[in-house]
Amino acid sequence: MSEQVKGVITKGVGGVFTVRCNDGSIRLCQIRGNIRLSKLTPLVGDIVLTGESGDPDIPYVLEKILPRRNSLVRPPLANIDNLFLIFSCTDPVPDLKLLDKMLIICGKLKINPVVLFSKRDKDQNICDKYVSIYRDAGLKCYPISKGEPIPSEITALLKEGLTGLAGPSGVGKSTFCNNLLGESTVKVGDISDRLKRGKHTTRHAQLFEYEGGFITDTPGFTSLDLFEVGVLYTDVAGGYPEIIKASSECKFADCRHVAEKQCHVRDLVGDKIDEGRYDRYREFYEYLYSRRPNSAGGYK
Ligand SMILES: Nc1nc2c(ncn2[C@@H]2O[C@H](COP(=O)(O)OP(=O)(O)O)[C@@H](O)[C@H]2O)c(=O)[nH]1
Ligand SMILES: [Mg+2]
Ligand SMILES: [Zn+2]
Repeated sequence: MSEQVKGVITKGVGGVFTVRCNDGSIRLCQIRGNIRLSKLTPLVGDIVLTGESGDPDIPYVLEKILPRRNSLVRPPLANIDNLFLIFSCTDPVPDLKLLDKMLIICGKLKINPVVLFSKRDKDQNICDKYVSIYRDAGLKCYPISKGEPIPSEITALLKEGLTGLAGPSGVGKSTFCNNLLGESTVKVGDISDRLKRGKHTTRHAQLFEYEGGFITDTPGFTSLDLFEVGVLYTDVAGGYPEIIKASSECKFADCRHVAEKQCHVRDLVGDKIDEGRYDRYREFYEYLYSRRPNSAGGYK
């Protein structure tokens, strides 16, 4: 047997996985039986060991998937450091419930979230309004526009680790990737392919190298159920830094900020805390509390 080589999955289409190996080579891999049996689906971002398959068409196999630091179903990625949550300020209007759900998931999985409101060129006022809501909440948030340089605060984050893009279709995720990567070898092929076919919809996550880090373009998604992805009511505040900050001054240490008296969070709603953000917090909290595990007992 040949030596196993370690690498990262950059792409997976139809059971064939592209792995960029630590020795600089690119290996096309098929899945090995034992991975299939373990019911683990390899994801873009997975660190894997590869070996030779003996099959000239797909010459390598995934021998092993190394333990993941984290993973997401939507978008399908593993070992994520930063997640750029891209929502257009208009066309389509941003689904702030979906955005806040993604922020809760980032909090739970210890992923660094960055909110990007795209298409500022189409409506500067509305774009700046959304940006200020999320900045005031204590989150990293920037406006972006096609054709405009990407702010250096954003590119700086990309230079280390793995950054995923998440958001609905049509908000400009692929456009952002192209802006960033420019005319790199991989991208040129993708662009001409896209011109040939007209409208290009991203169907698979794909990872690109960027100045020492990795960025992944991903397919869009529009629905996500917090309960189904394993989020608990105790995780909800993790998406709301402004609520966590204000909660230190609530009368009760176990305040849920839902109906309690002398709740500092509720006192600030409509003033320092955005009403829409608070309403979504409360809706998610109540939804997940009603589905809490039996063992959870009282409020946390
Ligand atoms: N006006 C404007 N259009 C944009 C911007 N970003 C993307 N678009 C357009 O929105 C459409 C969808 O973009 P795309 O990158 O494919 O979105 P994705 O589905 O999120 O990958 C394309 O027609 C883009 O040209 C932007 O900042 N401003
Ligand atoms: Mg796309
Ligand atoms: Zn409270």
